Amino acid sequence: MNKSSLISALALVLLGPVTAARAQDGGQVNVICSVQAEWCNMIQTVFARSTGIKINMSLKGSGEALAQLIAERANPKTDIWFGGTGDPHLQAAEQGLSLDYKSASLPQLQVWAQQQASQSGYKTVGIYSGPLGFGYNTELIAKKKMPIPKSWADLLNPIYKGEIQVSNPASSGTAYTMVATLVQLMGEDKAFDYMKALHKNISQYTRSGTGPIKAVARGETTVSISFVHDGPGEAMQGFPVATITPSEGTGAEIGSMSIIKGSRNLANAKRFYEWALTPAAQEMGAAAKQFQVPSNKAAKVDSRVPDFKKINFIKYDYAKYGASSERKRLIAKWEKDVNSLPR
Ligand code: S7P
Repeated sequence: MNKSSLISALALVLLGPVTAARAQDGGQVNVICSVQAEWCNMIQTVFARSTGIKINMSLKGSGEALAQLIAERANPKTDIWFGGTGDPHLQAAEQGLSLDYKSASLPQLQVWAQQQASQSGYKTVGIYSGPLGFGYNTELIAKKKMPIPKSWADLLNPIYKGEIQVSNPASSGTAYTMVATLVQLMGEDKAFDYMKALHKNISQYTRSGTGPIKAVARGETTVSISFVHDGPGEAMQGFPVATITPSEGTGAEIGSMSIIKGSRNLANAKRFYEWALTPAAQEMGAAAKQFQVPSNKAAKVDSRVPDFKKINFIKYDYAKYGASSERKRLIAKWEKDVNSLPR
């Protein structure tokens, strides 16, 4: 069965044959989707079949999605931004790019998802969460006789020179989560000293946040700094990849969703927003092999979702690190003090 027949078959299972057969007659909605392609494709198919509303979908990482929304501010072409790390959604809210909307489903969401909504003035909402950590290629690490990195400190071991990939915080929300996590964990000066030392071991700063774990899975690099919920999906495809979270502590993203101010299809955007907060829609993440924790408390949590109780989390200050001025300042400092250094 090819991918689109598989998605259609899943749609039939999730919605039943009568709903799934409905014609696409309810207009359209333009969505920027910042989770991985399989989940975006499933949403596109299932939402259209259950509502008759066609989704025009564009796939973009969180950093790139924010850049597009800023660029089209005067003439918005997007109705909904679905998924992606929470910090850029907060920046979009602060910059007046997203619309305040208070869903009746808010009380059904986890506290962290409701907080994301309230601190943005209800201009965004949490739809999932997931921890930052490391991915590693189990075969390469054994073949190269390298230890499994268990801490941030371990990543500085010269044995990993040229063996680590992470994305670039200027384009990637994942990497910005790393910068903000390290600053909160170590204090700003020590965090920048740490990133300068880490720089020597980095082979490449990728554009997209999911690039490094895909490179690990395919044996193109040994270690990545990644969201650990992206590991099981690679392993399910048969790649030798495992994940771990650092012992000193780590941060988590609050993957978010926002309605865009000036949306030309506002009624459909609201319909999509409400649908995306339902347990059934949120369970599609795991069905598409993506293992974040869903924000709706009634959504089933797949056994492959990282167990938050076993992870040492820092108390991530989403309001401070989601502020535009702080993001701009930290990224500029990273460019100047870290990325400009020779390796
Ligand atoms: O599972 C996909 C995921 O890791 O990617 C999202 C995000 O778009 C990454 O964007 P960047 O390329 O900007 O880092 C995460 O929200 C999500 O968990």
